[in-house]
Amino acid sequence: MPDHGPFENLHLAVSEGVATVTVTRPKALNALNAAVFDELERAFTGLREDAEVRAIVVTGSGDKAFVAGADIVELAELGPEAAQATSARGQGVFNLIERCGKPVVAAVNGFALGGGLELALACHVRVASDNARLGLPEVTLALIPGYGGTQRLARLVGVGRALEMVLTGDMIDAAAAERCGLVSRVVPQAELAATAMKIARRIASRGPVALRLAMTAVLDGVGAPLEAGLAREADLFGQCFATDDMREGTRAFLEKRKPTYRGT
Ligand code: CO8
Repeated sequence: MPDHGPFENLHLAVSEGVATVTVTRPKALNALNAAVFDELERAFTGLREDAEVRAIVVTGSGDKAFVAGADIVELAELGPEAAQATSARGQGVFNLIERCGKPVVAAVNGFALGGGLELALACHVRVASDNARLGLPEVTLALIPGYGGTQRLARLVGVGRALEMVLTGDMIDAAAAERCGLVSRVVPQAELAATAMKIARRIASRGPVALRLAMTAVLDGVGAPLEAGLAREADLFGQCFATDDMREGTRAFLEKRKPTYRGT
């Protein structure tokens, strides 16, 4: 049985093929400490193995914060070696999320700062509420982003915009985040959960193997030379044709009916 909790710092619910993972440390605006990372690892390992789960929504508890960063209480005590290990640990968990094989939608419901923005960056789709504020404020603490922010933000919004955010440490509002492509949609806060769920359900109706292969193609290709990325795409395109779902999808179209995908 996949591990779906219970957890102390997360809430995990699965409904109609979509799992919702909510970071719940409201007293610290959902800041990420070592215990949250352990639970995220457990949760996403379980979700990766659960064939019933076809898409995942990640959000934060309350209406103020998605995740306000790494837990500064824990960070303040680290020496250089422990800090490097902590960075590598967080990167590993966020890599697991990015590579879990299921599409992950971040519902950014307030502050997404530092490690919180880095969590959102490890997701595949980001939607934000109109009160969201996003930033990498690490330099204000004389730190640099350490959970993938320097890499994923630059790839997503371009080096210039990313450097402005990393070097000023300033937050941007939801509208600015949408303009630069950091989030793909902004909605009133009251509509955020439903919007994220609607996107997740729409994605979940597609062929699961194709979703996994499509994410692999994009993620493998993004840092690779074009030719290598295209070769990877062709490989993965070929793999689709070994699936029952691909036969079902094309047959259903020709028979003018809805496809039923089994993930095989
Ligand atoms: N860590 C720990 N506690 C936090 C954090 C945090 N990141 N953010 C907020 N809290 C706590 C506050 O201390 C406060 O606790 P208490 O009530 O006990 O005093 C409670 O949450 C509520 O916060 P505020 O009273 O500050 O709420 P405001 O509305 O006044 O302000 C802000 C909201 C602007 C979000 C403010 O809380 C803030 O600036 N938070 C810190 C944001 C930040 O700097 N985040 C980046 C942290 S560094 C990071 O993420 C590094 C990632 C890479 C690490 C690599 C591994 C080594």
